Amino acid sequence: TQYTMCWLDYKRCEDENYINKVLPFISNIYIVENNYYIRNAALELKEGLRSVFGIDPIIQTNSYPDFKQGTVIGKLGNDVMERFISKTERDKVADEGFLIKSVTNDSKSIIVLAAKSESGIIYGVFELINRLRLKSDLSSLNIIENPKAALRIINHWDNMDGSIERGYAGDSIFFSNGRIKKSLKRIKDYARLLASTGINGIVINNVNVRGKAVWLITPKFLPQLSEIAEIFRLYGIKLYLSINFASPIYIGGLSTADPLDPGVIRWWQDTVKMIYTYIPDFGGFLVKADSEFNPGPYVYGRSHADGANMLAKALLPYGGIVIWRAFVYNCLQDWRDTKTDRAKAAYDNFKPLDGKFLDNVVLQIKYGPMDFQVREPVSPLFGGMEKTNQMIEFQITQEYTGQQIHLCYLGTLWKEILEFDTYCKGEGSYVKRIVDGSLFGRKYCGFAGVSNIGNSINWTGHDLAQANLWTFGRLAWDPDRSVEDIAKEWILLTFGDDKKVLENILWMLLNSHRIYEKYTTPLGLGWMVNPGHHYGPNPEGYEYSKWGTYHRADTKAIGVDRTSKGTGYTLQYHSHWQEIFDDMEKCPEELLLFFHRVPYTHRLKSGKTLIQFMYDSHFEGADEVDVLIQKWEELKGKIDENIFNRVSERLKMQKEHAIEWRDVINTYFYRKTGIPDEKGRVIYP
Ligand code: BDP
Repeated sequence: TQYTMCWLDYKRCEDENYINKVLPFISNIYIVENNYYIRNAALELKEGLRSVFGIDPIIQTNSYPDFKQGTVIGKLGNDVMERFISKTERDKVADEGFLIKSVTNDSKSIIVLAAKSESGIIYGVFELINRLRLKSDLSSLNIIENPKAALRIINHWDNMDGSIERGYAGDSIFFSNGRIKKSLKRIKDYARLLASTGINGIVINNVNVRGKAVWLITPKFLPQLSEIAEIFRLYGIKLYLSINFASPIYIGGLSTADPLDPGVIRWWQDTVKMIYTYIPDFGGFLVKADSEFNPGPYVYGRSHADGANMLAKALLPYGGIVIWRAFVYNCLQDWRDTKTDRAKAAYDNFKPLDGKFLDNVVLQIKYGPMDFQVREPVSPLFGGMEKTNQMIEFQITQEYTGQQIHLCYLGTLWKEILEFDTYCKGEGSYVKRIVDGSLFGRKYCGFAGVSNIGNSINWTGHDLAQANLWTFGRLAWDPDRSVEDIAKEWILLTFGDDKKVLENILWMLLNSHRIYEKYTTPLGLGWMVNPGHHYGPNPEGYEYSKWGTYHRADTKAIGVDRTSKGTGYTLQYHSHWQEIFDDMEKCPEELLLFFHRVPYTHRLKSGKTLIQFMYDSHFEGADEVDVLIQKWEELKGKIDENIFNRVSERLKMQKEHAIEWRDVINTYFYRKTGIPDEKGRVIYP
């Protein structure tokens, strides 16, 4: 079966009035230079216009005076473009930005779409198509848009056997059976989807680089990778690869991967040089080192700065970068040792290296100190390393948030994280200003999102999980935008402009994370999932394991004391937050059990005891899934039947699994504490 194109499934515009108004502006397309990439952008526009308006504009490149009216596309600085664009306007457009405006010139109706670069043009084309689909008024069109962050990258955890680590939407679109797939069609459609959200980079292989994937950086695979890179290039997206730090041993046959060893240094220089002969604009390497059994510089007694800088030096002459992950911790911890605290690990490993990384190294930091739980505090590395390029890593794939069976829109969570004020440079030192590079004036900063797509017919398993991919791209482009706005736009582009559809789906999206949190692990608890696959409840699944993910519940209290008197984790924050997180009364309640060890009889702000809150939260959350179901059922007949049925199916599963969560967790607490539910609902002794 043919897959859907998500928010790019163009539907015919039926509004005659609007069509008549816009036709003059779009009936021709004029490109001021016949460049391969600009032509592709123009073709993209042409296809869009064909589907939405049923017209077939001709792409012209003849001399401008022959051009009647329509859309003019080109790079800033070109003579034709200069007729329409003032110097002030031109100066406002950044490298990847674009300008779109309408002008009436000699009674011609013209849209001008200009950018500094080919990627700006392709972003602009998608923006224009979307504006037209949303029936924007063209006569007053006047926009200049620039992405706020330099790096907006999708991370694939795709393995070469075709499986996807933590993937819930089918198999890889890039790999199968140890090979790179031959058909590039789906990859091209994926590039289109990503470009339409503003993404500019992609890592196509898993950060855990094992087996055949180690060899991706060799001539065995580079010819095919260069074809993939070309497709992404058409859409403004650079290809990056995850590498294994011990490649000099595995591929090069050296006896060491020590980053200070001259042979190792030379090996990487040669390898990088060769990669660039295949992919001249190769983005660089993503590295997971010394983490979860991946090799790294620690093996040789070297620092992560030694490791990252060695690679960075090799990449520098070609403009490449090293994206180094901060997800480094001891995954063989002893649960009996109550003094070590996994939450502290990233900061402990990296804070001492602030200022030691070269300029083309970026530290990629998970949004929280643990691992993509439904709720975590912001990682203290944001605002903790002023002299280091930083990217924030979000998990679009829903490993811990319902695995695309549960509806869990993540935009609301991400927005809260981005709006967190670290206070590192006084009030207003928001995470979003750190990761867009503006707070410390750094060049390479940005966003990384672990992909939620696979080869399933709707890309994301749950059709509504497409909103997470869309939102990631849009927030990375502009973290100042409201998620409500972003979600609305997604609904309109995906489902059309029916009022009820908009209202109901918007409610579902904006409330879904809160609901999921309520019936799974509220109050910053986390880690009550089944070990390994991480789906479904298991209150002590990780409690006595080595992974360092404890809630330490006993019969009296639960939660970890991470205050300055406990594990000392709060000391990693700016004093403003240290003081708040240290104080049980001031600590934001949704993070209470992350920072504090709290007796079940402790009264929360509402006056409820902690244990009663737990019971209530799980019942409320599971009940609210009914509201999600009801809101969806109300849309029957208004939504494509296949999509409607698929989502209905998943909501049904969500309900069953929410009940399981509710009952398993509540029973656990009842048995642990012996304190009955005031409302008499928790009945299994
Ligand atoms: C964890 C995943 C694991 C990843 C790891 C990572 O469970 O599969 O390899 O993160 O980010 O969330 O490296």
